[in-house]
This record gives sequence, C-alpha cells and structure tokens, in this order.
Amino acid sequence: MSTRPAILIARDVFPEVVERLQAHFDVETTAPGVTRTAQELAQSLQGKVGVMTTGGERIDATLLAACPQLKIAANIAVGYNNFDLEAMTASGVLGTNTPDVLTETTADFGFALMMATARRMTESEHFLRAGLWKQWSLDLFAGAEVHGSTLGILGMGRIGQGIARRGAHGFGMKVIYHNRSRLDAATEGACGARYVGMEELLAQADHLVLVLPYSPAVHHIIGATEIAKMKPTATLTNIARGGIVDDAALALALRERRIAAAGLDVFEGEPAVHPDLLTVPNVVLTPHIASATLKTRMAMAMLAADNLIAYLTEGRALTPLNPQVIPG
Ligand code: 8YV
Repeated sequence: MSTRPAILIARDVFPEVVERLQAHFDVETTAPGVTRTAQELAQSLQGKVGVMTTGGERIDATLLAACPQLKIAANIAVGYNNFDLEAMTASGVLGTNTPDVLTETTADFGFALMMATARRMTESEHFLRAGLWKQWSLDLFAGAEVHGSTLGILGMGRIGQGIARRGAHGFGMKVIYHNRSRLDAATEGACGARYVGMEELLAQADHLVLVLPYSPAVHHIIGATEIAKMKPTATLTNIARGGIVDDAALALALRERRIAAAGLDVFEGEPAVHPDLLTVPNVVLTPHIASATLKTRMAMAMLAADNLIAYLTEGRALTPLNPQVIPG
C-alpha cells in the first residue's frame, strides 16, 4: 500500500498538471465533463488530504465535517466564494487561490466583452448568419462609442485596475470607479481613474463593468433600482460572479430598453442561464471564459498544483487565503 499522501483533482485538468502532482501524490483524477454533487465530492475525498477545486466545488462546514483528514483545498480561480473560509479556518484547512497569473488575460476579456456589447457584435452576427443582411444602411447596428466615453468600474482590484488602464490609456476613456476602499493616489494615477460614490458611478457611466468579488453582502447589488439609475444608452458588463446582478431584473430592463445592452460572462446558478436572457437580443453571453486562454489556464492550474505540493510536502503555500492555519 502506498504511503504517499492522496489527493483529488476534482475536475478534468491538463495532463501536465496531473503529471506534476503524480510526482508527489497518489492522485485521483476526474474524467472530462464530470462534476460531483456535494455528497459525491465528500465520498471521493475520503482518505484524501488535498483537493484541487474550481468555483464549482463547495468547501463548507458539512463537507469539512465529512472529511476530517482534509488539509488543503487549492482553487483554480482567483475568486473563492465557493470556499467557506471561516469554516475552513476553524477546521484548520488551508485554502489557496490563483491571483495575478490571470489578471491581464481577464482584463483583456472584460474590455473585449464591454466593446462587443457596446458595438452589438453578437446581435449583428446573428442577423448576418440568419441571411437578413440585404443592404448597407446608415444606422445598421449603430452602437455606442467606446473611445472617449465614460467607463465605470465597480470593484477596483487587480483586474478592475487592468480594465481601467486599458480604457484610460488605450481608448482615451474617462474612467470612474467605486470600491470598498479608495485606491492610493499613485495607483489612481497609474489607472487614470477617479473614485466616485455608487450613485455617481451608476449615473455617469456609459459602460459599467462589474469586477468585484462575490459575497452575500453584494448579492444583487445591481438590480432593478440600480439599473433605473443608469443612462438609457449605457451598457452593463459582468465578468465578476453571478448573483451580483439580479439576472431576471436585468433581462426585463434589456427587453424594455431601459439600458442599451449587457455583456455577461457569469450567471446566477450557472451553468444554467436565466431563460429570459436567452431571448433578449441586446445581450452578449459567454460561458464564464474571462480567464480562458491556454497559457493562463495552464498557469492557474499549475499554481494550484504548486500550492498543493508546497503545503503537503513542505508546510508552506504560495498564495494562501487563510495563512493563519499554516503550522508555525
Ligand atoms: C475561473 C474565475 O476559471 O478566477 C476566477 O475567479 O472566475 C475564473 O477564472 C473559474 O472560477 C473556474 O474556477
């Protein structure tokens, strides 16, 4: 019988990542397309000291009680709202995430989704594919300007700052932001961004991009009331998390043209998508792919693997979320 620590990779990952982990651990892998229920996850984790997770695996008090030998959960994501960090800390389980390696790639996508939304790229492609393009006309899919317009950013962490830099320095946008805390003057200067209150952000943004982490405190922070405060010509882009936007209220607002358009990479209850969002034309929808380039996804998975290796073989971690559980 093997004396090596046993771990679970809870999703299908690149072979290079599996190989790196197999050099240190007995590894249970997961077949492509397989996701586990909470109960199945607890079952697969019996006898395992580590798990590599994605946003889809919840590590909470119930799971921790069922898996007392678990020492570390390494998320392949910068967001970690699938972790109950308080319960993990209470159980002495380390959580790690993958910051920095995805910042610029995710900012690229956030900016691209905002542009695709402003310039109606999905809607116009559907029109073309349906064979409806018969002639040029002056207002055919006329959208909203990006350059020179006002970019509003809610959530000014690393990715928000990346989007701000792109807007301010690449597209001559006026950038305003709202965040839990104001950035220092030097960082604001580097981003070309000005701090405003939430009301001003909603009222002034031509393009509002959401990049804040999810917590119950920000559930539906953008709902019917907030959308009503936006310009009727504005666009809303969400690359943060489902649940931050009230998707039902957004679908209705889009249908009634209370804002011009939305770009959504994340959804409440994903991979399910609110059916009303699928039938409104003025929305660009993508399946949670903001960090998805091969290079970045490889870097994310490798960082998660390196956290498992560093912690389980040397008692240290590269990107710990609750370092207080690391034995001193
Ligand atoms: C992940 C993300 O791919 O990093 C995040 O927080 O949302 C994405 O980059 C996704 O969460 C799967 O883990």
